[in-house]
Amino acid sequence: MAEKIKNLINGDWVDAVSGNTLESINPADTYDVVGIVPKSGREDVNKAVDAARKAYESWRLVPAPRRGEIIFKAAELLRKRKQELGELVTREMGKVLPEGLGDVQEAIDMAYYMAGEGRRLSGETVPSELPNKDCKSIRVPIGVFALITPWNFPTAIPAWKMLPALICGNTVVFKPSSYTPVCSARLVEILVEAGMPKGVINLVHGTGEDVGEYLATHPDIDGVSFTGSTGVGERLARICGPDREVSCEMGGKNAIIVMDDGNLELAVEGAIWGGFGTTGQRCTAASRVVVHHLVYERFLDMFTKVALRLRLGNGLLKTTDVGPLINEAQMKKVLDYIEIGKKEGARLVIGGKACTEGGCAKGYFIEPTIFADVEPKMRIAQEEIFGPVVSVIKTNDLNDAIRIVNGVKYGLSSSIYTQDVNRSVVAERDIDTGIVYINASTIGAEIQLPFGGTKKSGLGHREAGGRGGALDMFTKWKVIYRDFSGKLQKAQIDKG
Ligand code: UN1
Repeated sequence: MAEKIKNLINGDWVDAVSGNTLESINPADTYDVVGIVPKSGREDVNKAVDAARKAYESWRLVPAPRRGEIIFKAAELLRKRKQELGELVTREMGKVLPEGLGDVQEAIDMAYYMAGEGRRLSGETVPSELPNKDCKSIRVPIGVFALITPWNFPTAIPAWKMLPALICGNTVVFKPSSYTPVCSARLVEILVEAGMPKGVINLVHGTGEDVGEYLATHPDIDGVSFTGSTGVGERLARICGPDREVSCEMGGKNAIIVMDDGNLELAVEGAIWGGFGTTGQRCTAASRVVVHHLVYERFLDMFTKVALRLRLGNGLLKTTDVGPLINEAQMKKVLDYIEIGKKEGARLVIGGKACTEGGCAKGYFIEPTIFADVEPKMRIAQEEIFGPVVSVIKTNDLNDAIRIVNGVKYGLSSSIYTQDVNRSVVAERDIDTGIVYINASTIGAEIQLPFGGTKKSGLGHREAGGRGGALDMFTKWKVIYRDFSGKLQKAQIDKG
């Protein structure tokens, strides 16, 4: 049954002014309409931004620990409803149920963490060079944020953005992907139920063209946080210009290095999980595996055998290992890349085709695909595919492997399998990515440390927790000097 979803503007659940709607479709079964959502336009955005602007004046003055209490309550509600929300993620986005539940868990983790930040949000107090004067730096909110999120983590990524934005005292206008609007609506409903005052969160559904771009460039928006493709992110940053904060989490072409001394069983598990988990639709997906020549054939043989056993299907079934692609356009893009790989002369070892039979007949499925003998400069080894396609590349030694890993325009995540501590330290030092894993796959970042990448993978601030994480995105620094001497004191001049 399709659910009727609305926008949230100034505390009211409303249709788009135009009355137009869009459908959200289950990618594993295109006959299943998950939701009917407003197809909003400029007028809806204007109203939402106005509401957020008004609410900002009071929300910024609510003590951060109080803001944290509301977020804590939302964490509890998310936790109670985890199963139902996880099933919805799987139905609307396609990832298998354990991953749908993981998506929700990531939002829960972020909610507890950011609720706690309400009692930390610390700055510095330092001594003044003058008597009877003190100095401190404090974090202050930025204002009204536009949050634009993708479909691949429909609960986690909105939570990564919304919760830190709110704990810092900003108000938001949230534009989720039009492919996963129901998951986003649920998250917002929970925040409202937890006690978010009206106007603090505004939700506007619609397409990137109708809503996203207009929202990001709206004159009353102070900051933009976007996750999606590098193309769209860079364009947004360009059109937003220098007058507002823009942070973008973008593409990846992440690699696993497998050294000759690595534990091959573990490396195969990591490559399967990183390459085919979430059907390869993670910005952290392992789409390249760079293997030492001494173990190349053995690794390839083991990797292929395990990949051949993966079962495609509806992610709600226990028998499914790999779910569908999100939509037809994404499916076509992945199939095009497979053709490009073949033309470039890479050796197609398994997969390479759409699956249209049995449990796959009604959805967007592609067989797990492995290319071997891939040259580092081939397009399939350079460009983000965002699907179940892994390129296996042969390497001579560690330095060559690191050169290959770094030889792409992206720099999000990487990994090395080795038992040699010296090699692992060199990899950790010389690989230019925002995240490096040792003896683990390229996916599965935890929320208590910054998330994001170098080069074309990120722009602006990193997300999530820890020093250098999302608090930097959602606050600016203010320095306060307080002179209680009752006379004019001159810094740098009065020497006492
Ligand atoms: C993404 O793919 O956009 O590290 C985010 C991971 C997840 C987040 C992925 N925790 O794979």
